[in-house]
Amino acid sequence: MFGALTDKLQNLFSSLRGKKTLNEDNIAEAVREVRLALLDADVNFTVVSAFVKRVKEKALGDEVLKSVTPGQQFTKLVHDELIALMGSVEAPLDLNARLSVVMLCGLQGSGKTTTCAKLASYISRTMKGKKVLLAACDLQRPAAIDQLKKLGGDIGIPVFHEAGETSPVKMAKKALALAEKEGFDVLIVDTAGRLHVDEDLMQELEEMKKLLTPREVLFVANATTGQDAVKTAAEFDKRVQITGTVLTMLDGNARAGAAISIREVTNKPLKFEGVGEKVGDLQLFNPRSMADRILGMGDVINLVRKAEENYSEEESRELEKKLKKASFTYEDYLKQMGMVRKMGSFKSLLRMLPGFGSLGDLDFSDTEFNKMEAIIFSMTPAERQERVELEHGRRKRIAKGSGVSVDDVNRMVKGFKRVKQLFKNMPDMKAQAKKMGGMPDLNELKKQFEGKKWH
Ligand SMILES: Nc1nc2c(ncn2[C@@H]2O[C@H](COP(=O)(O)OP(=O)(O)OP(=O)(O)O)[C@@H](O)[C@H]2O)c(=O)[nH]1
Ligand SMILES: [Mg+2]
Repeated sequence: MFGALTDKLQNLFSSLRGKKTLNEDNIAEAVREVRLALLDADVNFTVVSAFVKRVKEKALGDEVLKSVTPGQQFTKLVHDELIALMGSVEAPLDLNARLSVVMLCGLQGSGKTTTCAKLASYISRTMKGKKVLLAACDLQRPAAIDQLKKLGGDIGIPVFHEAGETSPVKMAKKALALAEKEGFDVLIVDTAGRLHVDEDLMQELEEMKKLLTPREVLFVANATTGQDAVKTAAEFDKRVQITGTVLTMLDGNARAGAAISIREVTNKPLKFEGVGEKVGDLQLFNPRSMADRILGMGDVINLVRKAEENYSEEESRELEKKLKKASFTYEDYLKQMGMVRKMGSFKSLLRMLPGFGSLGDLDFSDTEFNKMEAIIFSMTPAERQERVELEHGRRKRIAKGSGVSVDDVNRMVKGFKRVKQLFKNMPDMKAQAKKMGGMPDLNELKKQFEGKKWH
């Protein structure tokens, strides 16, 4: 996700792990490299300075220097400090009012409207029984209302708007009245964006806030804009006192700058992260999981959580077993891909796996999946279980049987092999990450969800 930063830190850590002892000199050098890597990733300068100062002080403390594995201790220290910087714990939504209003704000195109729908879906998925109403209060762009109506329609959440109403504040007022009258539990309000922070926008938001007395004012930040997002967050906070941030576009070319510095600069928690365009592509922001991803340790926390949200317990255990055993056939592949598709876009899932990088270019669209299915159905049981070599003659027969080209078959076989290899490597990567003081195994992780310590 954060390619360059992750590579730099991983290189640094692996060179440190080779060292038997650490001393003031090589710690100073390592800290310098961490500093440069963070600045390159567009992390706020003040945040970086404070961060490296803390890391240095702690690294020079007894615990690291006298440790038998100083290199690993240093890695763990950076990992721990990153987690602390991003808030340590998850910050769930405060929906404790009888009618809780959640107002979203942010610059143009940052993902507000999409996030409104994602939040509505998240709330109805995870807090069963809560009645959610969406309110279309972006009247800047005529298409904004239709966009929200479409998104709401797809997930079965009603969207309030009144044709002819031209004042966003009045629209909000009407939405609130309706939500109260109809006994809704949550009202999510979409607002207009601007290219830059401007006075009109801020006044409008202030008025809306006064009227709605929201439980949550969420600033929606596009993570690809790095430090700009941080600056804007601070400006919005000054005017409308945000209660937290939602980082979006973390599936694209996101820079780590916003994720790492926004909480520290605004002193408001990171609440959610958007990892794709689909309504299901939103997850609670988990500082530990983000630190794992920054350091290239995969994201088992969200993988397990997604599995738990979408699978039955039995299916989830099955997935866990498969991930651990890493032994699967073409039949498993098909089943796995089918199950995984239920959890949202496959690409965003792949990003959660340690070492996913090499798989980024695989195509898991519906068309590709249907092809894959047809191909695998045309294989003999022996072929599906890899008991025979898939030589050219067989591939030709399979292609004919499934109505695809030999190239399609080759691509599917290649994809299968790569995914299989990835799963096979997982246990090793986990062991390695664990040695670094990082990632727990799946069972330990579950314990953490149950409130037990696993570090
Ligand atoms: N890849 C990806 N795309 C996203 C994400 N969130 C939103 N988008 C896309 O980004 C574009 C802009 O999102 P909107 O939700 O319309 O943004 P907005 O802040 O409401 O924009 P304005 O109303 O114009 O200010 C849309 O094409 C979304 O599908 C995300 O987390 N990842
Ligand atoms: Mg919008």
